[in-house]
Amino acid sequence: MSRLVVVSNRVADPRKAAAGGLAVAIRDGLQQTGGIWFGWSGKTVDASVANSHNGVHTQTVGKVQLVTVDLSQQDYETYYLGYANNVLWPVFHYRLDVAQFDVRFGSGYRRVNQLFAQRLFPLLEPGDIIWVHDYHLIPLAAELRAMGCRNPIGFFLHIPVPPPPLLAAIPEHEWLVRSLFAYDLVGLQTEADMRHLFDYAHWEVGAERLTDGYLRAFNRTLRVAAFPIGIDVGEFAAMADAREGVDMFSRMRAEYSRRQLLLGVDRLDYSKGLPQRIRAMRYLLEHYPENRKRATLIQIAAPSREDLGAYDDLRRQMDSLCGAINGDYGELDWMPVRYIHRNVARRRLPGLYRASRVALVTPLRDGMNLVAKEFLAAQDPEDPGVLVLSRFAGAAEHLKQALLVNPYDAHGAAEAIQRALTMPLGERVERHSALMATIRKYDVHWWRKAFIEMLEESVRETG
Ligand code: ADQ
Repeated sequence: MSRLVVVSNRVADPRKAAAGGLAVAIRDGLQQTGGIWFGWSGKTVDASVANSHNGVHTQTVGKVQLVTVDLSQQDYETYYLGYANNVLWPVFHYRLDVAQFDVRFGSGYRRVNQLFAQRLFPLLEPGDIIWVHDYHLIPLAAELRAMGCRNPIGFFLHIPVPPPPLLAAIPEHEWLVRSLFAYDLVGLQTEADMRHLFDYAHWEVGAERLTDGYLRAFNRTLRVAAFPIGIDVGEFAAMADAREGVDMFSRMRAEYSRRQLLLGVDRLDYSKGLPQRIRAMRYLLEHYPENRKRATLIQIAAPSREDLGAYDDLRRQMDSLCGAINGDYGELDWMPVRYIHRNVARRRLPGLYRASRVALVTPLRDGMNLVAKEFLAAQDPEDPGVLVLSRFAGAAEHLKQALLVNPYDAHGAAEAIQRALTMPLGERVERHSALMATIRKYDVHWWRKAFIEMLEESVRETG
């Protein structure tokens, strides 16, 4: 079996309890074959130190080496804050209005991808399979190929691919897409993402569409396929049954015994539709007054990318919207929204999910959205809660039995929330069991195996 080399912006320590399902799935893959997980250490150091040749840190955990590099402050600002989070993240989430273009960002992005390639290349062995993750590292394979790397290299994009005119707004769009052709396989979250990439490649770079999923351009054949990422369903159900899960569940149920709990769990990010969610709650209270003194939304928003202005604006907006709804509708013994700007320990989440009657997963745009799947996995199958899901989350492509909503439409979203709050047990059970079958089938282990198998196969076929 080939050794696996995973490359991502950050390397999660898979021994830590806080590590999410993705980190665990990657660790499992690496443990089976042995290998390397390579990425940024999360630290910034003086440019002279960052550029010195021995700037890698290596830690061995079982059969896996965790290898990280430090970045200079300038690289952090241009590659990470600049290009990754001020260009690619907003544009790929259809938000040209918050994107900031600056040539220094593009050059920093290229420089760090080169640095990653330079540091990784000497560690590679001929039989290794390389799996690169996410938008921070699109040109990594092209940089490795330029150094003579002939190993199979696959890429998985965790965020959406926008429609061609949006993608074309990025000044370096052609270079970015050409870089993708250095991979043997590109994995995307959804069929819609695939269509966007195919249309772009056809119209902008004249790529020829061969048989299903194959594109030919720049003298290379690239395979593209959708691999909707999942969760470890068993792990979530087990966490809901473990002591901390049960404690959390009992506490919340006791506190909300005569009330209905709605829950949102997100990073505080403008793609997640948080202000729109509060507006939908407002609409609900206005038009369905029976929910006053009865329904409470707990919104947990983990701090994220606080060095960026757009995130600061969102924070202020949420403070003001939540303050206003509570001020206008709150009572001495009831508040419509409990807004918590903090991370919740991962092992406490399942109890919270289980105690909630409705989950509001209403991003304006999301690659997949794992919270939707975690909520389902943590439910009591005999008395499950209802998932209200944005049609613009990648997860909506296969979670058809959720109540799908348009998050921009406060009226429609409020109607769906009302339907969720009043849904009879039989319908809840039926929808939940259909959704569970889907998330069980397409879990995170399926995702990893399907991707690696197709990568191995694509290399054999195209030689
Ligand atoms: P994210 O945008 O981070 O991921 P998501 O898929 O929802 O979004 O994953 C978030 C993870 O963090 C979940 O496991 C969730 O439990 C946890 N989390 C979120 N908020 C939290 C909080 N306040 N406290 C504790 N834990 C919290 C990106 C893409 C997604 C894609 C994933 C995986 O944007 O579309 O689904 O990668 O590919």
